[in-house]
Amino acid sequence: MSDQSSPSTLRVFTFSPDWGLPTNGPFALKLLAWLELAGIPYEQVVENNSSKGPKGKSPWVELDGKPMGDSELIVEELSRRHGADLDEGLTPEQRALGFAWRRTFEEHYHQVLEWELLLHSAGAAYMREFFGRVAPKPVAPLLFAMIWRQFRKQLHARGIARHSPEVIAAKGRADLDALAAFLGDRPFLVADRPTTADTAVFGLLAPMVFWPMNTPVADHAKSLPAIQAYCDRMRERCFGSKAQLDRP
Ligand SMILES: N[C@@H](CCC(=O)N[C@@H](CS)C(=O)NCC(=O)O)C(=O)O
Repeated sequence: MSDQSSPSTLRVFTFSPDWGLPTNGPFALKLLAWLELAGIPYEQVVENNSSKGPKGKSPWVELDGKPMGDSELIVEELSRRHGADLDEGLTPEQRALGFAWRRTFEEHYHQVLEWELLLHSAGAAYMREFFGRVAPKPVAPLLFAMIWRQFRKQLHARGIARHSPEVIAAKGRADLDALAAFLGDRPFLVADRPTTADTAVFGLLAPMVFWPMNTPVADHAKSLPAIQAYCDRMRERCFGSKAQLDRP
């Protein structure tokens, strides 16, 4: 992470660091990974209340004093402003492939991740403890109960929570098996260097690969050498020794 703070430094609002990662938020991890690879200085501000963001979601940034949400829109804007393009030189086919992987993990796998983190008993136990750590003691249990209810409703609306736990686990494992088969010996998704798609897929994968809770899809991710090696490689490439310092 850059520490060249100045009044004009980009401020990036993310959930707390955890699990040896600079943040436990998947889309925030994607954004931080992108910023590191693009070489854009930033100041990370930990804010665990996503409702403070302009879209009610984490992450968001402050650009020219104005808040901006959505990691995809932020990356597009910063890429334009800084002339930083991780996808330079990619063929249309490589771009299309990266796009399909990114959408798979952001739109489908994300549902599985949130389900395991909020609605699986091991994930929920972590979240209860997490709120106990980051929120004022008297309100922490209430806050956890409120977030839990909100996610249950949201995950039902998105579709995933309408399935049985077995079906949800099978759906998550299917995403991982497809990615592991595709990765094989590839160091990164579509090139011999990390591109935008890698920042997104890593952001969504790494929390489950590095969290210590035993949830079915996270356990499966940890059992796949190609997935584990890919996350280790991306973490090292983006955050280097800093990631090791943050390890719980
Ligand atoms: N499309 C958004 C997704 C962000 C997102 O879903 N953030 C989640 C955490 S990973 C969040 O803030 N959820 C809180 C909520 O929905 O209330 C992006 O790319 O930034």
